[in-house]
Amino acid sequence: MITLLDYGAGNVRSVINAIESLGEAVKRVTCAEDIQQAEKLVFPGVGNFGSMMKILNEQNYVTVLKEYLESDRPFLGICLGLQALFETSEEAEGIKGLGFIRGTVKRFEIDLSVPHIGWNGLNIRQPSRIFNSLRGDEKFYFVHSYHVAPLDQEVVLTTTDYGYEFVSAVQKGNVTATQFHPEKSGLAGLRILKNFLTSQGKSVMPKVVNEGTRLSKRIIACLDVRSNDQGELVVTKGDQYDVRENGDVRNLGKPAELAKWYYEEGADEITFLNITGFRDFPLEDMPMLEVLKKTSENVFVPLTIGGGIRDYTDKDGRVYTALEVAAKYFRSGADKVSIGSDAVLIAEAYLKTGSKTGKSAIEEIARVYGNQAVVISVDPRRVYVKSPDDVRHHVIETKIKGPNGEKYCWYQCTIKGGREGRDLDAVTFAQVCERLGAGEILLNCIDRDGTNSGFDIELIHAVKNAVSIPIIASSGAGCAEHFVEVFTQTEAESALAAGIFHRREVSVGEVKKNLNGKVEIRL
Ligand code: 1PR
Repeated sequence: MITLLDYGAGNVRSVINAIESLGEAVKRVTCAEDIQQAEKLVFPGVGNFGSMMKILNEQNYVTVLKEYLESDRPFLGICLGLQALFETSEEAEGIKGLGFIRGTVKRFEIDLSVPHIGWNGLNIRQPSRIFNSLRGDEKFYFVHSYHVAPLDQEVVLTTTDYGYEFVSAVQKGNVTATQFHPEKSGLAGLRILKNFLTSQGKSVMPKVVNEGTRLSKRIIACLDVRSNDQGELVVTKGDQYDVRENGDVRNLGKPAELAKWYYEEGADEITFLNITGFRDFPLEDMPMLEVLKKTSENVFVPLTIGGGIRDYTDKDGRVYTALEVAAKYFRSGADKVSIGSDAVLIAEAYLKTGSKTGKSAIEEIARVYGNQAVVISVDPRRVYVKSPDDVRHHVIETKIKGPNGEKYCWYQCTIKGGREGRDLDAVTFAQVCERLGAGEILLNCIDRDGTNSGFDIELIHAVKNAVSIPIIASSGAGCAEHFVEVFTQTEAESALAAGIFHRREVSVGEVKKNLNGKVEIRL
């Protein structure tokens, strides 16, 4: 029996699913005694150091947790569950951690995008049981803006390179903790969990010793989901956002089945977009929650869900906040939520007043679940202009001339699945979202969507150069070579595609095979 410390933030379902998939039962901590009586404790943490410690204190878990750690019983900390072991964190000045390991938690001070999101390797510094059956060159999923800095080097189990070398796992007696998420790291991550659960086997050093590690570019499979006219939830795909063919909604398969297929093909992440979420109420749209629950039972890579993340008043006048909607998704297995239409309205309001309210969906969800949990999905469309002075938007000079020979364009944000254009450009929008706390931008392009003509490199350049958070390039992938193009010609951290995968024109595996040797990827 594994005891799981769930303090209410983030996606613990994935950890539970991963442990259960390995044949172990999980008991959630409901009171301090559960920690006292635990034989093996797993502590997955997500969100903010300060709010985590506040909850642990309020629930009287701190003393019993310290006693548990001192008793040297098996403990696995994940992400914030690692950071909690330290004395302090720059994320929450003045708030004490558990202090089991001397040292502090620091924010990344680098020129690269922060959060550090994606698959990176491990420089293994000492033997451990958790490395049994690993080669040593596997990649694991990270998502964090802060990293631990122990004072005693003996506790360092692994390091990872991102801008500089940071400590990515620690080991002290039977206490092991990782900055990466084993439950989101595919088969290699499951292996680590299994090694922890069985507690058998010797401490080993894997065969391959990395000489430095590199963050991989991510390949994301996207599933646009909606109900068809028969009321079934299907994966669909549009051509420039038009998902109907001969009057019917295109049906390209069942969401959970396709997600599993892409996971097994090697997708680094799966994104579900509930494309009619802007007009439906997602909490009534229970099938979407079911899809997530089912998917997270056998898909062990990060899951993002978008569509309808906004405040909502139901027909009885009950108000649901975007935070409540997001919370449902996190508890059903999502790691990140993606906000579309509402984010545009939030950005417009911010630009009008020039000040943050602290209450927008972006700010609220980022505060509770961390910036990395908030993806902004933007649906821009090109608008050509004769001169950069014609509009007050961010205009670029383009190699793809307009219908009347125009050499300039701007990218207009749209809402409601491209149905409504707004007086806001994608570059300004992305900057505002970053300022409000978004962790990543999913950069679609209506002009390219479903066209197989390649990513809009000019758009990706313009947005990427304007922000420091990671960008997911999306729309237009038509062949494996387009992924090479987007990763070699832009700084995008990941690339997303839908149509070519759904129509089986190119598999995720083929995309990665073609990238291998040209771009860092997870094979
Ligand atoms: O506005 O917060 O409710 O979110 C709705 C979400 O649904 C947004 O993320 C929006 O992008 C998405 N959406 C709305 N309508 C459509 C549609 O297609 N009619 N899908 C839609 C957008 C775009 C991509 C697509 C890529 C790759 N899908 O994510 O998967 O363009 O396609 P490709 O590789 O086939 O070219 P809210």
